[in-house]
Amino acid sequence: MRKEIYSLCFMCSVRCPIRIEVENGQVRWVEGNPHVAGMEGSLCPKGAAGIALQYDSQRLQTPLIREGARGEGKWRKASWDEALDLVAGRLKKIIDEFGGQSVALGERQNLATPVSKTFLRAIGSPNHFSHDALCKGSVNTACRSLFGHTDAQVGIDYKNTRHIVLYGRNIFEAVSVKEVNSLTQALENGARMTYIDPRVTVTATKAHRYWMIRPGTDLALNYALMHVILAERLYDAAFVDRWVLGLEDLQDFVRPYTPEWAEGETGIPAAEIVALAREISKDKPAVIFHYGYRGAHHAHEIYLRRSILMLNALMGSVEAKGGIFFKKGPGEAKGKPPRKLVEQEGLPKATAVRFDKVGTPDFPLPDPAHGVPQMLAPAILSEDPYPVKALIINRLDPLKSIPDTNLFKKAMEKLDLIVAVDVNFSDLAWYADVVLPESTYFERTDGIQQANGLKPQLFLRRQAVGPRYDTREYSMIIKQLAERLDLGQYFPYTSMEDLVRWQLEGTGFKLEDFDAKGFVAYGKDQIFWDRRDGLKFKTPSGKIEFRSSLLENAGQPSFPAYTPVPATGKDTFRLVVGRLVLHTHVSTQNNPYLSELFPENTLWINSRRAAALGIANNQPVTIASQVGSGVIKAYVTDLIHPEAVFMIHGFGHEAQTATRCYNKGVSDSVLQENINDMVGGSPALHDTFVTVKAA
Ligand SMILES: Nc1nc2c(c(=O)[nH]1)N[C@H]1C(S)=C(S)[C@@H](COP(=O)(O)OP(=O)(O)OC[C@H]3O[C@@H](n4cnc5c(=O)[nH]c(N)nc54)[C@H](O)[C@@H]3O)O[C@H]1N2
Ligand SMILES: Nc1nc2c(c(=O)[nH]1)N[C@H]1C(S)=C(S)[C@@H](COP(=O)(O)OP(=O)(O)OC[C@H]3O[C@@H](n4cnc5c(=O)[nH]c(N)nc54)[C@H](O)[C@@H]3O)O[C@H]1N2
Ligand code: SF4
Ligand SMILES: [Mo]
Repeated sequence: MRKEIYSLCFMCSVRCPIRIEVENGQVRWVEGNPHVAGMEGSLCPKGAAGIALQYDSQRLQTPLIREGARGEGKWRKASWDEALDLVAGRLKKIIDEFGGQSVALGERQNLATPVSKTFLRAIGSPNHFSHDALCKGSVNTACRSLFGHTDAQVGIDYKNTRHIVLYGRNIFEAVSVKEVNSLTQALENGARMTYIDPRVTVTATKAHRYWMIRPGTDLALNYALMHVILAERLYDAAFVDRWVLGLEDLQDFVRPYTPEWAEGETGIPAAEIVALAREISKDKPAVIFHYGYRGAHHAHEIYLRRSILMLNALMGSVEAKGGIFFKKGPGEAKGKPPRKLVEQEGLPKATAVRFDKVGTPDFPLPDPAHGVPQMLAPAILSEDPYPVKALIINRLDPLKSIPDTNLFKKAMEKLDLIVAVDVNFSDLAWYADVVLPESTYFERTDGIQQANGLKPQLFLRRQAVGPRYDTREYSMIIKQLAERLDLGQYFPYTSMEDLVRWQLEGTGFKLEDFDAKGFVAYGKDQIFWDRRDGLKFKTPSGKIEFRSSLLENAGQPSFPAYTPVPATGKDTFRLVVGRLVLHTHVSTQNNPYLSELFPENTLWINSRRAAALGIANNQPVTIASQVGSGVIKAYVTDLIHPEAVFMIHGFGHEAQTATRCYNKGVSDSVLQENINDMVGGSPALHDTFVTVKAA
């Protein structure tokens, strides 16, 4: 029997809409959902390798209970009842002794996140944290400081742009399928692309203008761009006069930051900086300065992200076709959003401060809806603000995704309970006490995805095939755990379809409405706010706050003076990391197809610097920082700035049962120090210096 199902990919968290073909209970084919603009059948290589995950015999198959020491790899298979009873019993004991706040739950933000948040509130813990700060915490804070909206509420109109500037936003390798397709279309229609990165990426090769910037100096470049734009009055005066607070302050501030000054700092010729400012202003407002995710992660990151967003405001490209826009929810289309578990009446709200102190005067600015995971190990070790004793982790691997793995391992020694929910044997699972296997995205229905945008829509991930092994859906696992703690009343569903029906109540949509195309829409037309009078900024002034009340009320400057980036020493390099198109962060290295295509990471090192150190291409080298070291093969190339070395993130796995990736390559997290942007909340992943020697 053949059937087709519309669903959502989960080989990475972009959640591309997909169409699945199933024959006799087996997944036969996956492609991009042809009904969704920008997808039209396409998938990225990781999405295409989803079938290999589904039929991988090395994925987690049953609940496991640890028998030996943590990390020793001795496990006992357990039934769900035994595993859940054990977790519930230990949680009860920990909560009785240390209080609900001693339990922390971390996950990559996903469609079951409301279930996690409900669970924590029910047990009285404020300690939910997501990956968000690790990914784009400072982008989030920068957006709130300027617009009063989070970055999640900001979108990019790639398709209609005339010129896009990317600061290490390696969009053709670190992909989202719709974004790639939309930008490709714009480029085919004549749009221009400027790419800035200390490393020549695939995106660099497709750009009209590429600058090999000195790492860490993008802020100097932006101050100089603003200097030219303001001095030559290249900005959108009507938009800026109406919507910007603090233009004069910016004007005074950037006066000393000339293109000639920036040339000395960034290595980009002054004349080229002037040329970009003049060229791009001709296409305003259909231009994009991409605020990015992961390029240029430094301790001052929030100010870089603010400067990028301010360049958009100067170009008037805010809420403009071909620029950046604000995502509209169902309410803007006169519809009702799905019901939210966390908004149930009677659900308690935890009163304790968070483990990371986000939301207190000690750490006021990061988004408390996400927290700051990099503060977990220090908080556990210092027991400040209180002891954290239990850690539940879903769809996240803190051992590979939080800088300084050795520090995290030390903190884990103080925990009484570690539970990992995953589909793979992650490193965290390898060090856990109890491992709970989730059904894959082919095998489960998830909660509704409310997709805000120019046209608000709802998407659904739907079960295509039954579970191959003894696995369950995370939302059911948590409900069953809650029931064992006598908190079942906050989980008003008996199956995933039941949960979806509960969420849809009152929206006017039914589960069956998703059958035809995999999504439902609240309206037909794109919703743009009126740029003359209808922009809805949630800042105190109702304007885009160059002079930011959010920052200044927290004692931080709106316009900090530029701190020059010190040159690296004769024997040191700045460690820079990133992605490639064939892997998702830390989760696909053991995938049968993808591990074959790209089994191991290498260290990009500049040819001249390598020659001086006597390092040849492909030769094993020892790379070491203050906190860790590893041996990795050198990739000697002219395609990287001499001050930087680069590696692909996500390698160096420790779980021995994941045999295809075990011990292959080096993990960047082992090398990176836990340095942070203490204003914005992101880790300064590119502020670690390393030495490199022939091994
Ligand atoms: N294939 C694939 N695609 C993905 C993901 C994935 O895991 N795999 N993950 C998704 C997620 S969660 C994210 S956050 C995005 C990330 O998307 P990106 O941020 O575009 O991806 P990265 O590969 O981290 O890119 C970092 C780039 O910044 C450059 N860089 C380093 N230092 C500097 C600097 O000082 N200045 C400038 N201008 N550039 C610098 C690095 O050389 C690198 O090329 O990708 C998304 N898409
Ligand atoms: N050192 C360093 N740290 C980083 C980064 C970096 O470049 N370097 N990048 C940062 C960025 S941008 C991000 S977004 C984060 C990402 O950090 P993570 O979320 O930790 O990385 P992922 O690889 O997306 O997935 C983590 C885990 O999810 C599991 N998983 C996959 N599918 C499922 C599922 O269906 N159910 C369950 N329960 N689990 C599943 C995978 O097997 C994997 O173990 O890392 C951040 N941290
Ligand atoms: S970008 Fe690729 S892996 Fe990520 S959801 Fe889309 S198809 Fe899947
Ligand atoms: Mo990310």
